[in-house]
Amino acid sequence: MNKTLRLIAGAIVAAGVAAGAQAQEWNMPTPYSDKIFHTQNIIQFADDVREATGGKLNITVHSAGSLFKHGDIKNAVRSRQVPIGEFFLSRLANEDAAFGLDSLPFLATSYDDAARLWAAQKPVITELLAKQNLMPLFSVPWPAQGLYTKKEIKSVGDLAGLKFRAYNAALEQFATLAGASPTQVEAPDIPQAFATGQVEAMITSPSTGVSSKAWDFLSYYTPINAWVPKNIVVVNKAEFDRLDPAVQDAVLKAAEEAEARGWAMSKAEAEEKTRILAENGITVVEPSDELMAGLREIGAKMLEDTLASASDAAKRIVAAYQGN
Ligand code: PCA
Repeated sequence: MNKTLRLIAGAIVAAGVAAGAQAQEWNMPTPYSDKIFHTQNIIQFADDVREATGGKLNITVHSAGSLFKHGDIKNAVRSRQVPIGEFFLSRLANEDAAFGLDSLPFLATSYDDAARLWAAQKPVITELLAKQNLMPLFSVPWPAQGLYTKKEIKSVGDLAGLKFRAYNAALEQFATLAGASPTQVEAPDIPQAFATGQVEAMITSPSTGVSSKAWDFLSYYTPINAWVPKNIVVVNKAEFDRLDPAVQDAVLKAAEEAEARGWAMSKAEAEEKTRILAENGITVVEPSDELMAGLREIGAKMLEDTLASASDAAKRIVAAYQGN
């Protein structure tokens, strides 16, 4: 090798080392399993970032609560144990009611409603999270939440005494007001909780019904479409600020695409997964007027209770969403 070639080769190696030194490895925990469309969406987000940055930012998704438990993910990002993570937005309702509005029964029940609610929530949530040095990247809804039971449910009275699986405080309250006995169970633990008789009914999406093979332990699905709750992906602001500006831009662009793609995936799932429930032997029954009236009454009470103690910011979101 002549001198010029050696110099060029050396420069290439040096550039490689420099690029290697700059390459960031980010671990990204999520509570949900690989099969869930949210997880497939964030894996695609990670792939997009890796490709757009030429490998300068390599995000590894850790699914099903394997790296941090659901309840610890937000604080893990806040304390920089991980730079980025995904969780169920309304789990933060104890910090401010603004975080929990998408899980209030019958406040927002369609994707259009959910989009309007998110538009009203987003600026407030962005500000609240900024105080914790967190920045939202994108938020994607689950399909509307329906009722899974062993027997047909014709009125709220039929829920009395049922051991009910819950995933946040609002659902716990909803179940309690319906006369059921709620227990918190993370999504990946649903089959085990039913198998051991810890729970015997639940409210969740067709997506989670299918991923947990609801037909193994339940017989009826009643699409009450009671709320459209969201996951959120947040990044630690200090970790984000450390990235090259070009890498930051790539993350923001991939996030915007992930939000649009995630909403589309969610909409496509709602029907498809309901069909899979039916194909596997679950009876899908339209809710009776009596059941809906009873559940709506509980929802109205929960909204009233929430607003009575909510922050002004949360109240403003509801007012803006309801158009007054
Ligand atoms: N699935 C998740 C959250 C909402 C949903 O549809 C769960 O059941 O935990």
